[in-house]
Amino acid sequence: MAKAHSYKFCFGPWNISEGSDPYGPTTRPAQTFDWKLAQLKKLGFDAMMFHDDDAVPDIDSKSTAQILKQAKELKKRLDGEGIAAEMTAPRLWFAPQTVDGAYTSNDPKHRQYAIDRSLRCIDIGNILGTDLLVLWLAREGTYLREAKNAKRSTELLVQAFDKMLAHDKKVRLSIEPKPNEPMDHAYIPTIGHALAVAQLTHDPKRVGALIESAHCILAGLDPADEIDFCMTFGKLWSLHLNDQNGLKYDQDKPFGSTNLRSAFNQVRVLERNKYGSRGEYVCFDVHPFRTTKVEHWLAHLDNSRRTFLKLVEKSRSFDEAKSKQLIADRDYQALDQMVIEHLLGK
Ligand code: XUL
Ligand code: MN
Repeated sequence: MAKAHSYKFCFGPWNISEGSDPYGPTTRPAQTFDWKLAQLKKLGFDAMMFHDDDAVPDIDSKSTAQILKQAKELKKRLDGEGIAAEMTAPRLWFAPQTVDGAYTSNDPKHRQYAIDRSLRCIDIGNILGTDLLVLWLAREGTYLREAKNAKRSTELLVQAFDKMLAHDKKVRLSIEPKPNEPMDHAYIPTIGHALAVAQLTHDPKRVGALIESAHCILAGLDPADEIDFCMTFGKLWSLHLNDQNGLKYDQDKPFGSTNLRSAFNQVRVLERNKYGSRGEYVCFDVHPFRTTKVEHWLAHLDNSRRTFLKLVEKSRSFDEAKSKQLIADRDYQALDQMVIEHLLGK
């Protein structure tokens, strides 16, 4: 068994979710943040991801001084528990000001709200000891294309990123692309878009990406290729591993749940590129199935990590020499079967 300490793992408080969907209410009772933190420790994970309002609940009703004070209190607690904060992320999709997008809203007051909230989120990250700001650009897109102008929206995104980079000389922006949901079409649907936009900012070195397996699949792309592409640029700074059964709503299934071979290939490229050796975490952005009972509530997190570690082993024990021979001989039929039998085991 590969040693757990060769990778560091994390999840977010939202990953212990209550089961509501657009057609029905919750199926499990709400739990406190303290309880979730205790579960993270119990499962042996190393860090937690934080939206700004995970760190400071009801953030919009609080003054800057109150926000920073609460962030300091949280940092003390995390230190006491030996848990790191992997990232902070402004939740720019709940507030009424974000109804028409955040940085790309057609209302300049709402764009300002989004920028102000992002700068506060960077300050929270500083206090929590992370330089990573994750930007899932949830509502930066349209329900109908005539409502916005894509070129102007791209320019607005660059202006917003530049303000964040100027606010803090150390912060690194990690863009999490997703092609749709909640929007019909998002402006930054893939890693290629994220890395291209980075080049337009005035410090491209500090603008990278976060890959989520399900988001790649929703874009019709191979998550392993997206990881390889991003790591060619040295810009994969975080990772949300999960799974997704085709082009449907965002499912956030346990890692490997739908397509074990794709999960194997994701782990294989992470191993090949030494993901984690520069301090990056493996995060699981997974949710329990709606049917999950309270007593099985954490299984999706534990199982995702177990699957990941088993696939690390599978990756390390893959017969690379034999596969090279088959590639040289262009015997891809045999290579295909070799992968299948390796995954099936003895
Ligand atoms: C949305 C998603 C978010 C981000 C964090 O699909 O993946 O949970 O990862 O803001
Ligand atoms: Mn995610």
